[in-house]
Amino acid sequence: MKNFLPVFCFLILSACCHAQAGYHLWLNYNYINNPTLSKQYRELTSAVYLPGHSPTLDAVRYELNKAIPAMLGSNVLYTRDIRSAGVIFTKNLSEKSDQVPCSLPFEALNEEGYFIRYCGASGKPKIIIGAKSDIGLLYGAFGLLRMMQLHFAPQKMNTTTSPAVKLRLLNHWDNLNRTVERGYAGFSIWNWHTLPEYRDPRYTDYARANASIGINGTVLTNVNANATVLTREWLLKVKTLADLFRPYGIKVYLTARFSAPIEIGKLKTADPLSDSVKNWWKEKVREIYALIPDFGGFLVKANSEGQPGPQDYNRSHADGANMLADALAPHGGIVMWRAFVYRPDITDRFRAAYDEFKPLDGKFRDNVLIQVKNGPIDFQPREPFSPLFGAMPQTNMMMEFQITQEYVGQATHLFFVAPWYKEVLDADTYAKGKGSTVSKVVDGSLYGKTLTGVAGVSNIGNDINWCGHPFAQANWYAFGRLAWNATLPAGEIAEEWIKQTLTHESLAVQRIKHIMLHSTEALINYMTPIGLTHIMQDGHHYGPMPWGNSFQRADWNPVYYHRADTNGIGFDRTEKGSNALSQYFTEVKQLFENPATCPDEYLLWFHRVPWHHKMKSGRTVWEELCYRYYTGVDSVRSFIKLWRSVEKWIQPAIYRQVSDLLERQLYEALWWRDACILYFQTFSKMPIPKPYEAPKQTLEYFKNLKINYAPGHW
Ligand code: GCW
Repeated sequence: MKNFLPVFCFLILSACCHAQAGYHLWLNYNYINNPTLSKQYRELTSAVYLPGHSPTLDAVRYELNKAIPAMLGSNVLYTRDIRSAGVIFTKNLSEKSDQVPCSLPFEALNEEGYFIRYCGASGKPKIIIGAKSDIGLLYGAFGLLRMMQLHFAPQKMNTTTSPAVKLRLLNHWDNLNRTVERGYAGFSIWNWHTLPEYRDPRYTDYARANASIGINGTVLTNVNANATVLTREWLLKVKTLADLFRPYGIKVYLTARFSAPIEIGKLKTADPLSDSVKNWWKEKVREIYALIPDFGGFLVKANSEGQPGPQDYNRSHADGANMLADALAPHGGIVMWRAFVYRPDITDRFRAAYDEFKPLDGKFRDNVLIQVKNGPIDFQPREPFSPLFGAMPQTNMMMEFQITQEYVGQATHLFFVAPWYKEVLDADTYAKGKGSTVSKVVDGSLYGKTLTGVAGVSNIGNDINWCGHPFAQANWYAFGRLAWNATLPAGEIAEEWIKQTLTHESLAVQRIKHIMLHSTEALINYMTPIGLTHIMQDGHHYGPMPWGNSFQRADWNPVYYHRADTNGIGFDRTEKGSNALSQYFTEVKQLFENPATCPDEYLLWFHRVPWHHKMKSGRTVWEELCYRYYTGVDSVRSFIKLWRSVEKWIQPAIYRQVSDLLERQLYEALWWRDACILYFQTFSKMPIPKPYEAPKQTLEYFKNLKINYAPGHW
């Protein structure tokens, strides 16, 4: 009977997981089918010491009570006696104490960091989890559970880690009617209508998942903002969410619509220099903090894509941001002011954010961060890093990544974001000489900043599996892990996610990891290789439309970005062109401005070249385009084969879903390839090189393939 219990639990659990494929994310806590290891784990967890009670320490208990029985088939027992404990959570145990004769690196931690130490020096072996705060202990608990899910031997459990960045936030683009801008996983998980009374348990699961990867804040509402959320009725709903998230170290933020004083405050103006406007915001902020004492602050999209802002009153972005910052400062709140701006009168959209914000360096309050999108244009499959990173030494700068896959396959393509993010984080700005990476700007170390942050536009919705595509969960996971520690290798993150979510079988892990790590370049190849950009269909951004030229505003048209004609292709951003390259530091500028040194991956971002221009690969531009588009499609074919080969190790519902979606991805990759190749061929006038297969349809056919109702576009 004793031996039967774990197996019984395992069966029950796997039955329940089938019904809810994917709901538990990477917190599956699957039964550990390794008798030696689970025996060791059982011994350790049969006496857990936790220092008292607090909402956060109770969250630790909740998690252990959920995880340990599921993984080990045994209950967690708690003890008040440190000597007899197998797992010790501590904020102050002295290493000199005879209770724990092991070195405990408290001094290496920041407020949120933790260490995990195996201490086998004498007597009963122990795992010590140390931190300076309860939240640190919660992160430590999730760290321990991750190691257990990854089947670490207790003796190998040794880590000391602190987050490099202070604000690690999700940005939800969720509207108050529950539609989600660029959301591909159903409707918003915020059920505003039933709040504040109904506390959907899913809110707590959301907090658990975020805390498990170190995310410590969430902006609940769309940057295309609705002032209604700032009314009292709605703030009460926000308060409920804030109360539920607090034990998990997650602060709540809201988007502030700049014209809110007019829309809900009945003022005649929203001019940031008007006293009545300043007072209105001060009062509003006071009202918010009375309800939510640890409210994080505001995220603002101003004077961008039709959103109101200070420029409506001939004031600057700094005037607008500082006015809000002054209202928030007495309460400890911050403003995240987005740099995503591109006025209609600009000649090169690439230049827009830098040209507007760089002159404002040093003009922002200390509690303002400028939130810069990943990519000078707009979250494209591959963009060079924004030249704003490194260019504003006197300003707090934060990174905005997109987790939701607006331009990278939405919910149908398997696309792993970790290599995508890392390429940018590792890029060298040369702001203070070699080694001045984007990552060092973001974590503040380059210019000695302490208010630092990374935001990820969320891919979460009310789908059972949260993210739509089963592999999109890995992107939420990767965002959190990299926000905590940007030096983690993409492969390690992939492996962690696979083992916790899908399987431990080593051949399967290896193959799935291969798919994930190659998915990024594959998609870039079949969508926008060698520096092509923004050639998606308009509006929903789904499917190819390189011929698009219907908007009056030039920079909303794909033809603006690729500039293809019979003479060549690409956007000249050198001195002879828009000179956007002058925004980079000299070394970067020099690298990109010379076609001979510019990496092939970025060629058409910066150069307009004839069709017969020789790439570094030795191929002409036309040959290279064909090569990349065809290679991209072949990669998807290889992913399908690899995925089929792991079927027996994957939960059937998830296997099926991924399998079907990969078929769809192949169909769409072919669509991208053939539409783009046939279109660009009208200019290159060259044949598709052998041995590539000829497209099965005509260009006209693809031009008529218009998607009418794509998700995420309201
Ligand atoms: O990428 C574009 C999206 C818009 C979005 C905007 C932004 C929230 O197409 O949907 O609006 O960027 O980031 O503000």
